[in-house]
Amino acid sequence: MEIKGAAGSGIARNWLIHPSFADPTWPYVSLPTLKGYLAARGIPSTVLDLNAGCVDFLAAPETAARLRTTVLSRFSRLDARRQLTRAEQMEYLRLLDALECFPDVAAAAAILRDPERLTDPAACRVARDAFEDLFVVLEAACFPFSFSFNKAAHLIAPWDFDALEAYINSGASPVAPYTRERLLGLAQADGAPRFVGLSLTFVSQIPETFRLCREVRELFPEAFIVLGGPCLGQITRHGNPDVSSRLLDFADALCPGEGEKPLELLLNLLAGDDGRPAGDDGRPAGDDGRPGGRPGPERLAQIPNLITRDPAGGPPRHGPAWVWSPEDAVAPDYSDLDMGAYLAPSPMLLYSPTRGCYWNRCSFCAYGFNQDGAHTYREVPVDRAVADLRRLHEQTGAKHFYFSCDVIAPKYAFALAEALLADGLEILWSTDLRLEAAYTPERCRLLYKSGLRAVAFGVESGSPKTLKCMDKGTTPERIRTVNRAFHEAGIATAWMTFTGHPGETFSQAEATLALLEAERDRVDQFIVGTFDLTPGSRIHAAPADFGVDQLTYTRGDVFGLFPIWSDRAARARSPEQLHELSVRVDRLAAGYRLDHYPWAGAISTHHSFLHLLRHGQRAFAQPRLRRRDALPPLRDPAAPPPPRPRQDPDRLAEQVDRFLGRYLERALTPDPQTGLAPLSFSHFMQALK
Ligand code: B12
Ligand code: SF4
Repeated sequence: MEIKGAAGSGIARNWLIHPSFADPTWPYVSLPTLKGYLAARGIPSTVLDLNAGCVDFLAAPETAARLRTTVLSRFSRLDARRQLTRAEQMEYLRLLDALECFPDVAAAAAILRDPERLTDPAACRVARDAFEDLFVVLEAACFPFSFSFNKAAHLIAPWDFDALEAYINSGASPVAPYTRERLLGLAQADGAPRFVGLSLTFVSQIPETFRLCREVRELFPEAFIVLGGPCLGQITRHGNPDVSSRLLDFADALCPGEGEKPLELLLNLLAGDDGRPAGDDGRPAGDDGRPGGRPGPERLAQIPNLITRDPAGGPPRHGPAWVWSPEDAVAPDYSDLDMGAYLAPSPMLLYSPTRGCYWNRCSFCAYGFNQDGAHTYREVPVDRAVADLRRLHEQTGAKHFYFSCDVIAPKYAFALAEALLADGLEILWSTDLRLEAAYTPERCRLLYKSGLRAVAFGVESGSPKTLKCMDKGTTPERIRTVNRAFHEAGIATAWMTFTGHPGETFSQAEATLALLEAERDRVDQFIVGTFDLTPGSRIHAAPADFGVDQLTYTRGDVFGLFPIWSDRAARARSPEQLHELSVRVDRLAAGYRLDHYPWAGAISTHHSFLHLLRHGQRAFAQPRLRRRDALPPLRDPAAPPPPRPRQDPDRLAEQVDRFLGRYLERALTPDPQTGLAPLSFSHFMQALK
């Protein structure tokens, strides 16, 4: 169905879309930020959070019934076969897993939206498990793709254009019926969009973002489509040289940097003087008979931060650079979003009082836009920030805020705390901070008084040598002292650490665990990750300086997101040493209730914040729930008992594991000619044949 022209009020003709899959417990800040900025310049826009919106669609009885039917009918079909192909074996195993765990997602969503039950550890756990079971069911129903609120992936291959086409054309998207209904509904109410901006922030949004580009193009052929967001920025900077022109098959323009000024100029250009886009000669475009009247390409090419097609067929054109400055600051506008759609009992809003990082030296970091020079540290004036927070509190009723930024300078944090106290605004907040000596016990008490209840630190390592190699600008002694100051002020502290930084020896990795073990009584949450080499970081730019002597990609990783690398120190670590490290991490974690994003127990999540407020700083520093305290799983009452498989699952699993092990060994070994490892979607499909 195609909706033509601008019916209705026309107010909603500029749409800003946040696609699945990402954290559905609170709204992400980028699009409300853009809406606020545009509104201040008289440009209306509508924010659609399709990620949060899909939660109730996935929880609906009709969706559960459809998933059940898909899983059961595919299972019966494969179960009846005498022999299964390799791909069918994999699918069969996933179908079997799904048949065991059809969840009652609606019941789970109700728990997570109830303030009492969300903060009851046992109830919260079964609700979270029901969502994780939903992802098991989706992995079977949408085979070979899998999803969670922090992931959307193919079985084995990284996203490339073949994998994306397969995803889009196979109809595997679990949320497609919802997005179509939502887009058509909005167009029917307010007219077809003139402009659609999609925000690609997280890697987990990749397949849905590109599928939505196609869906929007099909439903609203005249809409001007723009892709933006940090993940899009990463892809255009570090992907294959032809990636931007391939992306321009999905969208009319790409915005890999900050989006305020580019959107202001673009939307004015699209509106023209008479409601039609302005052409290069100043006359309204469309007079030349081009469909929809696209704005003149020369005018488009002048818009900052925008990548557009060269009409002469040359490489894409990059507009001049533009960087947000504090004078551009406008409060995010969350007014389009239905706060009841989020998986939480009350709103918690993201607010960015600063942008960029004043340190900007850590070896492994490529936060935000630091590679394009846009990462200078910038602060929203304190009085402005307090006024923004007050307005957000009054508009939405939100009392909880996450200050969403890379870092906050101590001086600014203290000034903000004092201004919040002077204003009398009673909010509770959480944020990430750098470990700075300025955070004395007295200053931490000030922060607590102003409402700070949880803070996360990029501790990274407990080894002075590794910290130095990272250029982290801190020491184990500072980590200990500053953490204690926060903890003793009543603020819950979370440590983000990792092992395996290039050059790190076994004993340096041990030092991180030793510091955590020594300080465990004052560390309220922690994570020990393993080092990931991030494109755009200093290590990526000069790998040899850090002892990284192999750095390559798989052929399918056209977006340049997953480098394969190795360094001498990593190769020197024996399997016994790695085992010893993981045993020590497990021993530490046994004293905590930790979890992954976005659930309670993960660092800096909405649910964790609510648990900390309810149960205090040590909410997660508790032994895991005993089996006898656990509630029975939330199962879909309409689900049939799991059928008995005719195929032998153990034998199939063994065959699949053997095949995948052999395949990956080959697929991840760099080809001496190209230097790339051959893994890609089409390579894998070939291997399956
Ligand atoms: C706060 C934060 C978080 C918070 C809150 C996240 C949330 N879901 O709400 C926490 C700590 C929980 C978190 C978690 C994670 N995060 Co985080 N996080 C950030 C951080 C530090 C600040 C975000 C922010 O407030 N930015 C300010 C806003 C205004 O900027 P913006 O979002 O970039 O938007 C601007 C532009 O991008 C552009 N724009 C955006 N969309 C669009 C659309 C159009 C059409 C246009 C024209 C322009 C445009 O205009 C906006 C205004 O200028 C960013 C880094 C950064 N500096 O942005 C990382 C970042 C967003 N996180 C990142 C990651 C990886 C994660 C995790 C996946 C980490 C993990 N290993 O699990 C998790 C996943 C969470 C999830 N599932 O949702 C990456 C995302 C990129 C990627 N590779 O996926 C970032 C960019 C950091 C990085 N490595 O570079 N994160
Ligand atoms: S890791 Fe944190 S402190 Fe270090 S450069 Fe990145 S944002 Fe700044």
